[in-house]
Amino acid sequence: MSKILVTGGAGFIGSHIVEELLKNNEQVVVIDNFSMGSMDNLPKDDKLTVVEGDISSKETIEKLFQQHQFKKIFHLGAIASVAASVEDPLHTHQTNLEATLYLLEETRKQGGLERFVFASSAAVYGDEPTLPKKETSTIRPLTPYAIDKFASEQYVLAFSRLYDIPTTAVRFFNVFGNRQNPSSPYSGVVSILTDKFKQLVNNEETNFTLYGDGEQTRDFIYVKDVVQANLLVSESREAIGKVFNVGTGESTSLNELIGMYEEITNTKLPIKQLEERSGDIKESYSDISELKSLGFEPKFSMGEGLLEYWNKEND
Ligand code: UD2
Repeated sequence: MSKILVTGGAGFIGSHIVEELLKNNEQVVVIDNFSMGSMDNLPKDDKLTVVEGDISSKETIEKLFQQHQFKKIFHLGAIASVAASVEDPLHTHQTNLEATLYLLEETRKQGGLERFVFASSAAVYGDEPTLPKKETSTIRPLTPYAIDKFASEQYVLAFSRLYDIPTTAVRFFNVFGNRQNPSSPYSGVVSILTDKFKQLVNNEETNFTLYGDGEQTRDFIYVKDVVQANLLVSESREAIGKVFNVGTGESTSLNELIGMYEEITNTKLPIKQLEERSGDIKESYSDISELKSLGFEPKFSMGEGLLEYWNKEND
């Protein structure tokens, strides 16, 4: 029986994809080294096999393909922290680029794959100021993380051209939702805010460090819409050999975001304002007309996503 592989499947976005695949009655194999992911992110399910292993090991990937036959692969396993990639570019490269090649090579040997979906990032656009970001916009990858994401997506697309393997790359904008780890100052800002608001409603003293004036904007997309986008591209023939932005096409400022959260929680968040963070971009949002042409429509507005996230966190 043919299975679906999700690398990094115990992580934030991966585990949401796994959940949806299981609901659709698929047989799913997860490989994760649990550096960021957790068993707690995954449901107990007979249709799910979890392999603890490192995708940066060629032998591990070879063994995985000896043991299973895959019809689809969602490749999300990566060192997800840009800051970590700056600290240790070589180690990041082994996980964020070499592992992609190991997977592609095994896919080529195996044959018969229906789709390989690679999770890239809006980080590939860097600080190039043109807005909104289109897939054809100038690329300016500024960190080892962004360089490896861009190189990986190019390999993925080349495997479609050169070897006729049906691949697609997706560039995620600012994804938020439950299971995103808030523990580092470089964690996604929505997860950090959620943590702060939890402390507030528990009457704990807290404050939020705001870098800059709060007028910076991002294209925040709720994780369920990201899952929807991944499944859609994996099923669409027109998506083969292409790259797609995954965002909402809307921009929200940090001040607006904080305002929405204050309304949801009926609290007031104390702010400690610092200088703008070095390397920060002021504005970012996506053009998603390519994704929409496949039939995508985000189901959650920022406010709706935030409310569901908050309710799930407080279940
Ligand atoms: C994301 C990446 C970043 C880099 C960038 C490229 C994440 C978490 N960050 O940064 O590494 O790839 O995209 O475009 O994936 N902020 C605060 N206080 C906090 C945390 C954040 O004010 O405690 C600000 C931050 O300075 C920024 C905004 O919130 O202006 C959004 O921060 P973010 O790290 O969630 O996302 P981004 O797009 O800046």
